[in-house]
Amino acid sequence: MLQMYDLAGADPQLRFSPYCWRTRFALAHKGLPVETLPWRFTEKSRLPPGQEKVPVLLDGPRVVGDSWAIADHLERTYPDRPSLFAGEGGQALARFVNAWADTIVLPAIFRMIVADIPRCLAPQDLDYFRVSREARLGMTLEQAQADRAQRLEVFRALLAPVRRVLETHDWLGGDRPSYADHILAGTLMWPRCVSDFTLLVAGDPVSAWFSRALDLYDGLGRSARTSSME
Ligand SMILES: N[C@@H](CCC(=O)N[C@@H](CS)C(=O)NCC(=O)O)C(=O)O
Repeated sequence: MLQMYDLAGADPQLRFSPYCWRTRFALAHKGLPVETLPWRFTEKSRLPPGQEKVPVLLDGPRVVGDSWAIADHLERTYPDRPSLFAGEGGQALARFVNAWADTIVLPAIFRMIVADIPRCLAPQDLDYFRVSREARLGMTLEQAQADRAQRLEVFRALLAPVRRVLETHDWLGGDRPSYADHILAGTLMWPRCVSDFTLLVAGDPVSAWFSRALDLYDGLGRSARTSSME
């Protein structure tokens, strides 16, 4: 069976990495069972040589790091299973969605939930997370998140292109989900798992789309452990 290193919190069942969720959805899309190996930020020495971040997929002798590279690997290695991209053009467009999620969506979410993350973390990760993220932000986690109510408006506005697509399609991939959907849904699993702060409101088509995504693959996303369940 395939295995993947998956970021976990103090509760080993709390899995909250936006990148690992992209891979979880991609594997489910392909119908490939996976054993997820809970991993903490400070356990870099447990990862295969050369890997420093998760997800990392172990597929027999192959070690693949980086969620995009994993999706590409799965598509090439398992061509007879449902396609993640529906062809080369679809893969190129999904690449755009991946870059948009990484450079625009993810940083916007980060500034609204970053101070909520420590209460989910394993004790050994607390110092590492605070020191590394505060160095990146140039301020405390709490300062970074202080104006999140204002940031929320900007965040909802930046999802406008998704709303535009959803006017005519159920999924970013068209009439069925594709990896483009998994990228955005995976990214939104992160705040869902670690924070009570509401990012999407009922009535927003993006909220309805995310709800559909949570139900995919026997409710893989919906049944995932969240910090509010503890
Ligand atoms: N581009 C990578 C990013 C992976 C990534 O940043 N993973 C985070 C967890 S969400 C990580 O492992 N961080 C380790 C650290 O911050 O030390 C991907 O798409 O997989």
